[in-house]
Amino acid sequence: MRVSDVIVRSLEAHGLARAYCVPGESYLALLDALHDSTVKTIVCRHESGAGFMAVAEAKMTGKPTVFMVSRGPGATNGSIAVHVAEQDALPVIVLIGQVSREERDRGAFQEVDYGQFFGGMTKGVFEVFEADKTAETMARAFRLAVSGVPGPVAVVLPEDVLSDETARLPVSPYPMALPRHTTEDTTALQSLIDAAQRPVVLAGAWFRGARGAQALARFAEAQRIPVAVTWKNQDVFDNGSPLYAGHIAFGAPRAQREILAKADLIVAAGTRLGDIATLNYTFPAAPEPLQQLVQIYPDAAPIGKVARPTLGIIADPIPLFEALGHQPRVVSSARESWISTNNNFIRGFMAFKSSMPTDGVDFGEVVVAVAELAPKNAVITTDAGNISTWVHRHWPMTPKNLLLGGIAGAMGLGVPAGVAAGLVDPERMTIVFVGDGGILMTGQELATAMQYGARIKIVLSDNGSYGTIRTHQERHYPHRVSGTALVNPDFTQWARSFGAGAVTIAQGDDVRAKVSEALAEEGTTVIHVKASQEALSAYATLSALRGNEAVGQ
Ligand SMILES: Cc1ncc(C[n+]2csc(CCOP(=O)(O)OP(=O)(O)O)c2C)c(N)n1
Repeated sequence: MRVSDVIVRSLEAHGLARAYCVPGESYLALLDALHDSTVKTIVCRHESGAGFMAVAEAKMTGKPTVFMVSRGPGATNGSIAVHVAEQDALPVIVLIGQVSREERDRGAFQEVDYGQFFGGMTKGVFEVFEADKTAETMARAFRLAVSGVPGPVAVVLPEDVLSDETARLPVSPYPMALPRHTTEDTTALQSLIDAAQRPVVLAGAWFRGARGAQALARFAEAQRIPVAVTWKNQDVFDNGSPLYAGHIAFGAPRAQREILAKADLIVAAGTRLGDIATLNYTFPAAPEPLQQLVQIYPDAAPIGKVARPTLGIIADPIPLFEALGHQPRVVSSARESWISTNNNFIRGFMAFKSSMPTDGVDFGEVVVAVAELAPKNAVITTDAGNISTWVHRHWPMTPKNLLLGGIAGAMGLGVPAGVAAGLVDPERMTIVFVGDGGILMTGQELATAMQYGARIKIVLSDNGSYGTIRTHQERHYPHRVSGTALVNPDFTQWARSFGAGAVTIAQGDDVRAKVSEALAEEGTTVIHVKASQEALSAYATLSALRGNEAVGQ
């Protein structure tokens, strides 16, 4: 077998349905091996798009995914997705073409030392120098990507090695070993919860998926404990539940921070407790929390990495929550009123009130209409930018939804993530929220959606601005617009030129009717919203920022 065949058989053995790529002459033998494979090759228009699709599929399925890039420019173009996979703890494997072994280290055409380039943002960079090591290397790459804190792995493939022959056949996937909690862990956690008056669960991405979400819900119900969800993991808990304590996001309002600060116990489960999840290391405070902290994660590395826990549990939190979800507690009235204090605030906060702009459509109005009219199991993808502030604030998600946003805040994720979602689960409606900045970074993957028949809805905020940066700019340098204004193409025509449908929403239009029309269309549709700059985000209007008023806090 050729090395390239061993690689493709390894992908098949690991159950891979598709591999995203931009082709390169550096890995022609691999493309040839894919020709007869059950792994479908999805050809993209930019390596960042291919990488973001792999990121989104990994988030959807919880399984390793693959994207393939050519050497040098291909790899550097795709690096944004490797960074995103690292920040989001997603098992994404990038297969990279490389110059031939003979040319290595001579500074050859498009040569990059990937160990150095990707060293700081992957869990490992492997290079296949010997044909006989291919199968073992692939198995190791898959295992490493999913073990401990999941993350990206690079496998570098010198051009000439791909055609070498080997008799060593692909290795079957290694079984996943996850640490389980002990009885001592359960007892210690239960007694801390029982002793607490104002406990709160901080639930992370680990709970994504039916079993995780159910374990979290049952645990919260049985223990009578409110649940806050970490940044971009709003879909792991029912936002309509009386136990919901909110999404910990950028721009979390002061009132929410003040309420949460009163907690006397934080049960941080399935989260690495990064800066956004901890309101910039204040909840819990680092390195010494102001309240008791339990941190539960199936890998030792994140436990106590920044803040000192009272109790650290190296275990899969799902079986632990299942165990404690079978033991209903009767709690004090103080605990019940703590639950309502959190929930009352969040309910008020999630209600939408338009800022009634006169310079375009309030994008929040569109988000609210989409949230009301979309199927209850819609997949939602968010690009970076102010657009997502309305989605997080006003879309009451449940675990029936699936939210594909990126912790890393990389612009360009939204459309490719939507394309991947449309391919992975064509029965569900996928809705992409993206700004006019983000859409011209990777929006050309609309061509990929059309090529492979992924049907998605793209809700575009065309506000003529890199709005998020404008928000910061107006706060610090009011009235001095510099480097943030955009002159845009006609996005309605742009969408149609791909063969997609387009619905334009301009000021004065019936937003609900237009959204309903767009969602009812069979195929891929761009909802082109001529959005207001005055209604700059779900937290701030332009005039409030310029007037230096307290903004949305
Ligand atoms: C790849 C990348 N480049 C730059 C940034 C910095 N950045 C964050 S949000 C943003 C503006 C986004 O503008 P737009 O897509 O129009 O959305 P809006 O904020 O207007 O809703 C920029 C430039 C980033 N996060 N990612």
